[in-house]
Amino acid sequence: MIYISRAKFKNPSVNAFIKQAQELFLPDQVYICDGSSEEDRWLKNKLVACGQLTPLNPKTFSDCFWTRSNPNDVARVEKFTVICSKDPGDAGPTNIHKDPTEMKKILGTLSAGGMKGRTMFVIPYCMGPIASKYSQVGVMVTDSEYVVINMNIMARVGQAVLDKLGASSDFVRGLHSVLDCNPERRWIAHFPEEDLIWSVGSGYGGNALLGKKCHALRIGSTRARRQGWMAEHMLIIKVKRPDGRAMYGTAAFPSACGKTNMAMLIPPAAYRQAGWEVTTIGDDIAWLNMGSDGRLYAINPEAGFFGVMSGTSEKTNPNFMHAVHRSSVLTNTAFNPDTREPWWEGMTDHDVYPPGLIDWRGNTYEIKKDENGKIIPAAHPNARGTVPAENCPSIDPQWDDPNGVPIDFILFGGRRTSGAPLVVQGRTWNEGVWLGATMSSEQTAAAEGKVGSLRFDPMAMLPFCGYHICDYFQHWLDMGKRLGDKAPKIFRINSFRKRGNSFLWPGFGENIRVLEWVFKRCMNEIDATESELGYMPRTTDINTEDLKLQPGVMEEMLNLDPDMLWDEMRQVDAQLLKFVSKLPAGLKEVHEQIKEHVAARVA
Ligand code: OXD
Ligand code: MN
Repeated sequence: MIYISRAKFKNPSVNAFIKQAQELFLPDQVYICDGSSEEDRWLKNKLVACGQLTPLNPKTFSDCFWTRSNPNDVARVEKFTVICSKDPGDAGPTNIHKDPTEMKKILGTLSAGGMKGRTMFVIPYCMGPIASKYSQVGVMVTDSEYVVINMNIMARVGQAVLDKLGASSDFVRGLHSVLDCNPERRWIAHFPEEDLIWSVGSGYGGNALLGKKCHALRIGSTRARRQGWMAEHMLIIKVKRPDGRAMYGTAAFPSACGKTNMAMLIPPAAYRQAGWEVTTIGDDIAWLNMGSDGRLYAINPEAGFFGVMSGTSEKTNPNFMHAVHRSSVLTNTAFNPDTREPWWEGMTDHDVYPPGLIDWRGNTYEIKKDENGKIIPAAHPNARGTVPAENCPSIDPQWDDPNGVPIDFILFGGRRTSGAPLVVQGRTWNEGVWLGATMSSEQTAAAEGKVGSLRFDPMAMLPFCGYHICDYFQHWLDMGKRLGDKAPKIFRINSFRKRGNSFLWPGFGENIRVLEWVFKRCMNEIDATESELGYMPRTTDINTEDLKLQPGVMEEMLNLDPDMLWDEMRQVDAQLLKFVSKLPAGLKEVHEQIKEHVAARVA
C-alpha cells in the first residue's frame, strides 16, 4: 500500500477515519490532498492523458476542460438519496428513510474492496471562508479524480483546512466511491446523527461533491437545527440603489429555476445608468446565523458555482458566460472540435449546430427528433459548468467575508406558468414561512423525474432537508421568534407566468424591477394592497418603463384568479395533510386564516 501525504497534519480523528476508509475500500494507494495548484495540475494532466478530460481552446477557454459523464449518471438521484436516522420519524414524510445499521450493511457490502487497483484521495475541505466561525470542516475520501478537481473549485481544500481543524474531531465525514457507476448500486446516504455521508455509484456533482448538497444542505440542515441557525438552498445578493443604499437578500428557488441567473443579475441599461447595481455573494446555498446585533447574517459556504449550461447565454447570464471561460470544468455540454470550444443549446439566440459537433454522449451530432417531435439536444439539459466564484465579474467584495452579510429580504420562488403572481409579501414572518412552505414549481432536469410536472417544494428544500419537514417549518418559526423585528421581510415571486407559449414577464435582468419594489417595501417607502396571500404591488408600483409589455400584462401577473386560488388552496391542503400529524400550530393557524380569506373571495 502506498501512502502519499502532501498535506501535513496531526489529527488522530482524521487518521482514524482514513484508516477505516482504507480498510473498507482497499485502495492500492492513499493520497492526502493539499489543495495546491501543482496537485490540481497533476490530476488534470492525468485525466487528459487517459482521455477523461479534453483541454479546451486556451485562447478562449483558458485552463478549462470538457468532460462527459457516464450517460446513466447525469443528475441527482432522489430515489436513492436516503436519510438514515435511528428514528424513521426524524427523517419525516419527504425523505426516504433507511435504518442506519441496515444501510451501513448494504453500503459496506457494496463498498468492500471497491477501490482495489485505484487511488483513494482524501480531501480535507472547508464549507465557508476558512477564517469564519460559521464555516465547517469536512474530510471526504473518493476514488474519482474528477471529484477532486471539482471539489478544488467548489470548496476551500487542503492544508489550510487541516490547519483550521487542528486536533479537533468536529468534522463531517464523507465516503465516496464511483464503484462501477451502476445505477443499481447507487446510494447517496446521510447519517445525520454521526455527521456521516456515504455515497456510492455516482460521480455526478450533486451526488458526489459531498460538500455541496450532502454536507452544506442535508447534514448542514440537521446541524443548523441543533445549533440554532439555518442551512438553506438560496442564492445571496447585494442590491445597491442610486441613492447609495444597499440591501442584502437571499432567494430560494428549486434547482434549475434561475438562482444562478438572479445571483448574477445585470440590471438593464437605464437602471445601471441611474446607479443600480447587483452583486453576487452566492448562487446556491446560504448558511444563515444570528449575529451579535440580533440580525441574520449569510455566508456562502461554497467557493464556486455548479451552474446549468443549457440556456445560459450572453443574454440570460453574461456574468456566468464570462466566468466560465477560465479555470472551469464543463460536464456534458457538446464539444466543437474545430474551435475546441464547448457548445450547448441556448448559447445563442437560435441554435446553429456547428458541423462535426460532438454531443454529450461523445458521438458526432446529427439533428434528430424524439417521439414528440422535439429536437434531441446535443448538450445534456443538465450539462454543468464548475466555475471558481472569483471569476465572476459581479462577485461582491464581501462574498467571502468571514462575518457574512446582514440579510434584509428573503425571496421564495418557483417555475409556475399559471396562477402564481409576480410578487407577494408575507404580512408577517409566519405568513412568509407559509409562502415558502407551500410553494410549488414545475420539475426541471436537475433531478431525475418527469420535466414539467408540478411539485410542492417547500423553501426549495424538498430534496435537501435532512430531517422531518415539519420540524424544519417549526425551526423557521422559531428563528422568526428569535429575530423579532430584526427578521428579514419575506416575499414570494414568480417570473415564469405564460400567456399561450410566451412568458409574460421578461425576467432575467428585468427582475431588478421586482427587487426595486422589494427594496421599497423593506424600507417602508411604499404602501401595498392586501390580497388573500399577503401584500402586493398595485399595477403601477412596478416600474415597467421601456418594457413594451402587452396590454394588461401587469394586471394579469398581479391578478389572483379566485378559482385558481381556491384550486391551489385545495392542493396545498392535500399537501399539508401529508404532514398533519406534526404540522406546527403556527403554520396551521396561518394556513387556516389564508384559506378562510380565499373561501370568502370565492363564495
Ligand atoms: C444544484 C441542484 O446542482 O440544486 O444546485 O441540483
Ligand atoms: Mn441547487
